[in-house]
Amino acid sequence: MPLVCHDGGMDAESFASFAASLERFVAERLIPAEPSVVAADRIPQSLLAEMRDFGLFGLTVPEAYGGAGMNISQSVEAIRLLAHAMPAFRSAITMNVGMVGSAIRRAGTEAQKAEWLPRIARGTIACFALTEPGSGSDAAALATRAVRDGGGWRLNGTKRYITNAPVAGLALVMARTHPEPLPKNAHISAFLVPMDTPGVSRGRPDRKMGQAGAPIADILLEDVRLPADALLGGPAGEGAGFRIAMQSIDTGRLSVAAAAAGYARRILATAARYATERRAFGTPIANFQLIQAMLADSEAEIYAAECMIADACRLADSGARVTIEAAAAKMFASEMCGRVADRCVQIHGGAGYLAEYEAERFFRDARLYRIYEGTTQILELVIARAMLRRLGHEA
Ligand code: COS
Repeated sequence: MPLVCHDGGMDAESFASFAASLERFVAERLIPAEPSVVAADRIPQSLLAEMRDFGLFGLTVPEAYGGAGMNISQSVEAIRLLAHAMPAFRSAITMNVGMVGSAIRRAGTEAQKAEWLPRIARGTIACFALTEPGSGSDAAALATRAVRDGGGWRLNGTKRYITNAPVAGLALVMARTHPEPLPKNAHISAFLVPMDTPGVSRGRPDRKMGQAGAPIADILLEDVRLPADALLGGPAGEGAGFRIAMQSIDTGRLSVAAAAAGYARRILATAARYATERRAFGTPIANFQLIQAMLADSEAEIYAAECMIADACRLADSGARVTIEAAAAKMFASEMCGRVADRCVQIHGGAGYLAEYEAERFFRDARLYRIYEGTTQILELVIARAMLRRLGHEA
């Protein structure tokens, strides 16, 4: 089963023109819509339709299946530009472009690609159902079971904190296909589950600290009957689900890193603008060196994150495994975005604590980047274990 894809991507000129129009779309259509998305805690259907018409859901879907055919560097750069707007917009497309789309492209059978890639490119929202009430960081401890049922499969279990669950049309569900508990990651398989399959239901959307308009909920699977061809990768996919999930998460971590880096640029621009407008002691506060230090540190750190992301993407496009680089980029960019958001509040002073300024929303939104798709602590573990393994030490 091919688990690595070497993609050339779009030609450079087409990508440059796409990126320029995306920047305009973000500035003219998405950022102005933010207050209404916050108020309703959802992206209006009309705006989702505009995003779909813009081609955002199919960035990485090959052209033959109706997408833009971007490689990883290009799609992650598009995510970074999109992420100048509030996180909800990236959230809506991210599973199609990243984790679920890449799992289907890498591991799907030809029939699965032909069925699902055109649909996700057209805007059928996907979600990635790995985490459960009893397994998050320890992803391989999942308890959802898939048992053979006639010629197909029957699934039972609960998935938790699933981004897009309330609005998704497709879930990639990781389930245990063998009763043996050990080795715990060997018997996990990935299933393509249409969300309208009988037995699939969604929990009530969770209320959250930030990231308004990016819905999260449980997915409940009760005697969900699936045909044999719902197993990602066909018969060869049985037991390959953990590796597929981990490879997808590598892609997902690059996307979160880009989201954090893109949002940090927006946050820094807002802080810098405020510093030039707000006066104290008879002069704009931008003239104070302690304010300048916060701006300069933020600029340097954002640039560092952008370089890490670009380098990791270049490596990924060469076909290399980027588990370490993606973990490092995600860890650095998400922590950095938190620091930049904190400085933005600080530069705003008392105004930074008020809901009428964007600074407090940025602060709440940025907090999630350090948690999802691998907490900072799990990423440290991933990086350290790889380092120690090189020394022959299994931690
Ligand atoms: N790419 C390819 N293969 C990978 C891989 C990756 N990124 N990560 C792990 N694997 C493979 C390993 O090579 C190993 O294969 P072998 O048994 O053939 O050697 C197998 O998968 C098991 O890997 P490992 O021993 O590292 O698994 P662990 O159970 O110890 O778990 C962590 C590893 C903790 C790193 C993993 O569970 C994890 O990333 N957890 C966080 C999950 C997460 O990010 N959740 C967020 C929600 S999903 S959006």
